[in-house]
Amino acid sequence: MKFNVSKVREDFPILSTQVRDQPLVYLDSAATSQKPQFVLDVMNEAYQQYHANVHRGAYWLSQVSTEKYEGVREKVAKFIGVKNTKEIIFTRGTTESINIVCSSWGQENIQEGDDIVITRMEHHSNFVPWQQLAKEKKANLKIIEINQDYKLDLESVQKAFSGNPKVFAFTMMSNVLGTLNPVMELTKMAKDKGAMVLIDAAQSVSQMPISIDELGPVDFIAFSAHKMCGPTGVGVLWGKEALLNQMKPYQFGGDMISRVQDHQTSWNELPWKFEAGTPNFVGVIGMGAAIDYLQSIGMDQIHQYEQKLIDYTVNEMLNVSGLKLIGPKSPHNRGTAFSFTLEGIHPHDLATFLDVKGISIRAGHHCAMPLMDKLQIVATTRASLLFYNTKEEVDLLIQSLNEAKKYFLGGQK
Ligand code: C6P
Repeated sequence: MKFNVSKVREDFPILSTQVRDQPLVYLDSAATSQKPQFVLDVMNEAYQQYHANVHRGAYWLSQVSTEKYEGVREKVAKFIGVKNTKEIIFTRGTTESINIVCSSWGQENIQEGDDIVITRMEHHSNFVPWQQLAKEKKANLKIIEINQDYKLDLESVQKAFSGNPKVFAFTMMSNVLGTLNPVMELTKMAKDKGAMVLIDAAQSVSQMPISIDELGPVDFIAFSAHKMCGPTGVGVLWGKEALLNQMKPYQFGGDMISRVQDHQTSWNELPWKFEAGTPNFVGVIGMGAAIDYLQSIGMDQIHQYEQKLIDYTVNEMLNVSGLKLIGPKSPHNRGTAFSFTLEGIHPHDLATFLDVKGISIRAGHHCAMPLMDKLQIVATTRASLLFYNTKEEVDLLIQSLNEAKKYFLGGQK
């Protein structure tokens, strides 16, 4: 079926609402995506029709709930091209997924003098955990720098891998710059040096089909449901079974155990070894519904439509005088996050001005302070789109930016 954005928009109740007496123009999907009615209905059904704790009851309700919960593992596995459902760990989101690896794998495998390689464009969630591990273990945190096109600098990449890299943790798509990194090449370079490779797919998972095979020999992938039309508070850590088996549990409690005695406990098998306590099972079921929804449209269709939006937005933005795009100017190999500054106007003032027009947009450091420091800017304004956004909404943004210039700068521009 051909992609029809008007039809898609009808699936999202919030997109036809008003804010501040204006039709909502939601341009903050990099922070969190909106949810289709289908996902809301499935979650409602889970609460209304078969709500019971999973893995704990012999009764019918608990069995249905458990089946639905475990069924999502299959959906996630297919969604990212994995066969082994033991490798799919349900977490609270990208942040927790990365912390599990950093803590369980990192504590065992990182030693004094090892190199931990990350990039300048990492979100704090893939920066701070490694920084803290490096401090604790007296390891070296190596940061791959970016070049003038806001892409990873090749010389810096080579330098970072010239020593003794034990870990390479990097984002597939920058939430600030929109840059898409060449995952396959980078993974290969890191693997040639024997490093463990973790990919932060928080931003890319909703934008393109992801197949583990095509990413190269990666070891871990982390993502959140709420950025892919699913609920908040749930996400995924995919990891290779052999590595997950070697790792110690991240948290202790119910469900992650096999046998508990007074002074000794043995662990449950994968994936439950890493799922301590009552899981967010309704959230997981909602994530499954989000995957069904995205697949009903088709990830290829989503990607193609978004590419057209990207082409259009880059072009339009580059025509606004005084606007500096903080990200690749080429529409190729970039995603739908567009950070920018508008000369003479503070990003927070601009975001407030746009809000009055019904445009929801994020301003600030976007949880990437080391990147902001390097770029020597305190904040940017960021428009981030998803497949439910339209060219008309981009036009409205551009028109409002021109109005903001008149409002804040008067005759100066
Ligand atoms: N970025 C943004 O506005 P959580 O919060 O765990 O779902 O995801 C964290 C995270 C990790 N990596 C990247 C690349 C991200 O973009 C994010 C979340 C949002 O940019 C909220 S700060």
